[in-house]
Amino acid sequence: MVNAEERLERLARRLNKSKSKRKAKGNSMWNFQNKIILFTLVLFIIGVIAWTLLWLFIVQAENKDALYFVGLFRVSNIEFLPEYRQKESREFLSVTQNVNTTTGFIFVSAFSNNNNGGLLVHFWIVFVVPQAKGQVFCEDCVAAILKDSIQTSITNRTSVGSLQGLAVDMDSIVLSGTNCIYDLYADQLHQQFPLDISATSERMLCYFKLIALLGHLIRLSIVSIQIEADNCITDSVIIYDSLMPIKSKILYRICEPTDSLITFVSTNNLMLVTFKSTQIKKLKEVHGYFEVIPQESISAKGSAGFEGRITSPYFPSFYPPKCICTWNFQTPQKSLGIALKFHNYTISEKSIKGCEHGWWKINEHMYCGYYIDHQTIFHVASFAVNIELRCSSKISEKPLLVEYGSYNISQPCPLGYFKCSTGLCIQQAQRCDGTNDCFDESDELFCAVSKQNCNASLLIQHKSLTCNGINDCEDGRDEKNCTQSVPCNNNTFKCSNSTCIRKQNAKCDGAVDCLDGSDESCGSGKYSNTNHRIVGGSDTQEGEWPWQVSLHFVGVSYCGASVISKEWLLSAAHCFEGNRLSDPRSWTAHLGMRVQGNAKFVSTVRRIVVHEYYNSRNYDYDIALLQLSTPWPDTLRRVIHPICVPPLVHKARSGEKCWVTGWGQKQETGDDGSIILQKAEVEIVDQTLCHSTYGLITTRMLCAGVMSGKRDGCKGDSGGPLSCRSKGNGKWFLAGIVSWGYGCGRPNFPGVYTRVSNFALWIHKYVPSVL
Ligand code: 4AZ
Repeated sequence: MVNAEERLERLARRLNKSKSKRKAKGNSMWNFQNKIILFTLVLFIIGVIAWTLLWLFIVQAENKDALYFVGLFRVSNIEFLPEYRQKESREFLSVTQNVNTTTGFIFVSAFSNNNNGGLLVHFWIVFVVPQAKGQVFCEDCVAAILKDSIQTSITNRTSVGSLQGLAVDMDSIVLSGTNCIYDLYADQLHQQFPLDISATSERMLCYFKLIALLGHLIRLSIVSIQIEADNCITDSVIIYDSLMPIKSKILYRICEPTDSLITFVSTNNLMLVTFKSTQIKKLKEVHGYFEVIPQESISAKGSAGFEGRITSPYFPSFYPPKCICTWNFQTPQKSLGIALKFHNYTISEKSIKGCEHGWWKINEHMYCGYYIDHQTIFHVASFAVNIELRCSSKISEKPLLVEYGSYNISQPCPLGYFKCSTGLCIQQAQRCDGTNDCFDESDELFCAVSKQNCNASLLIQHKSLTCNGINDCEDGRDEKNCTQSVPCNNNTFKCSNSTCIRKQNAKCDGAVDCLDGSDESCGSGKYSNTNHRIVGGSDTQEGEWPWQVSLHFVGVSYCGASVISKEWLLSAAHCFEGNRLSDPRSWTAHLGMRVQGNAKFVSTVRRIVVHEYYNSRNYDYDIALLQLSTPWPDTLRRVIHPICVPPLVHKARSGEKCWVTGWGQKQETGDDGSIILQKAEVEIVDQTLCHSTYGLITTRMLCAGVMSGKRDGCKGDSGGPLSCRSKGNGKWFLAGIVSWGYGCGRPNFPGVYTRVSNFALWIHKYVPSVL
């Protein structure tokens, strides 16, 4: 029994031992698994923490935007000292510290002088904000925060705030948002500092502050600009005569791409260039450089002999605003006067209205200056001549070059000379040469065809004139020496792809017969002649004037225009005068329309190109091109159709019958525009006769009407077409653009139109498909 018990005890002990062994074994297994789990867990937590940190510091940081605001305010109780220009000076640091510590978020960048007293404080503020789609620079919000911080008491608001004793003129605060600022220094004379900008992100607005040596000026040279051309709506390059983008300090706005060198000069040692690019679908860039140049005396006093040249300040750069130049001339004999040859410029008697492009005083007589496309000569019948030029434009102006020499005051025009209306003599050869040599342009007024129009260089420049089967030049020199013969005979019409179609039933019949559509490319229209006249005009028929466009300004019919291609319209420059009217976003073009409101096609306007020489005083160069946002579709070809643009050498013949069309007033006074498109037949009026009626008729104008009055264009018709039908090919061409006149339909006062043929090359530059 004992043995059995002992055995049982031993067995039990063995069992226990093996149990505890297993237990020990099981324990160590658990520890190992735990360690792995624990390790994985730790790894995971570390990973999560690392990822969170990474996300916080990198990803999040990338999604944040720094919004920069640059600004300016005037401190009225401190006067500017030269020491404020030195960043290390005690004066600079004292004011800077005061501003920085009081507000905590304004950083002073510079001080400058204020003409009306006080100190101008230039500053910047930066906000780091989460990146948001469609982010806007709320300049007013930041300005409000800024004003609250500056004002000592929010309840007791006054026009003077306080920054610990600095009296801040609250009305002087200006602020502007940007997303990048660069300070660029030009600290050495005779060295070019590059300014190369390219758009790297959408909605980019960058400020490039150009800072030159004290007491010097900055000359900025723009070599090329690649931007969207839409009147500075999408993209722009703006040059300011200060470090702040203040409207009144704009030196120049560039809204179009360019690859010809233009240079600008500041009036002090600071200049700001802003670059705005809204999209980066296309390459957007600016290439240029800037230099520090010594200050020329802007109030230059030049003394001249009797032969030489005078120029605007900083020639050939654009000359800055606020200049006064004086020159004194003396000829060797009392019988000799001074002749002034203005390049691309003219002067004429100053009227009550101010001058826009230079104010001239010549021996106590006042004149206004205008840019034009040729040279003019002005004679001063005195041996001693004092000339004063004052810049009258708020922005920089194109450089001026005036050559001068003496002429015999008493000598009547010798043989071989032409007498200008002003009494001046010019060589006969200078008549009708396209370069206007008489001061009043009388040498260019009554010419058959300008000889210069068909000189060799012009034909090389505009290959479309040569060997096109049309005698563009009067002497036919554009069609001589053509190696390829014109394959179609007199009864056929040559399509642009060189195939021939039968003329009589194919060309300009409203149906496309040439495969390339060139038989209908412009000027075909169904002509009808109805007789029920309404105050000088009559109702038109549907589709009769398929190139006629009604231009609506903020929803109201305002001007007319003509279709010249799929996306371009031609109108009058004076329709787009002023800030509001020059904004393409305010306009819609109504095409294929007879009754107002029933347009077959309506498009917004993408771009308005006003002629660079447009003169608002006498409506010279009254022409503008409009680019549609959406080209009209081919499916509307029967109701919308371009009118042909006459070639450069086309001459409107007096007595020729043409039509003026529009929705303008049917009477001179007290009448709203017409609902139905009106037409009136008018005659081209002899230029001499028109000149004697109005006086100021330039070669860029032509007159048309009926001497009895009655049939005429009127207010609201401006910009619309004067359509003539070619006797040669039956096509309609745009002889004129409704421009101005003395009243409407008055006897002996014909309507004045822009002479379109004069602008054939200008139009071709923007619309190469035309001509
Ligand atoms: C105008 O004010 C206007 N009779 C247009 C044409 C004429 C006169 C005035 C010509 O838009």
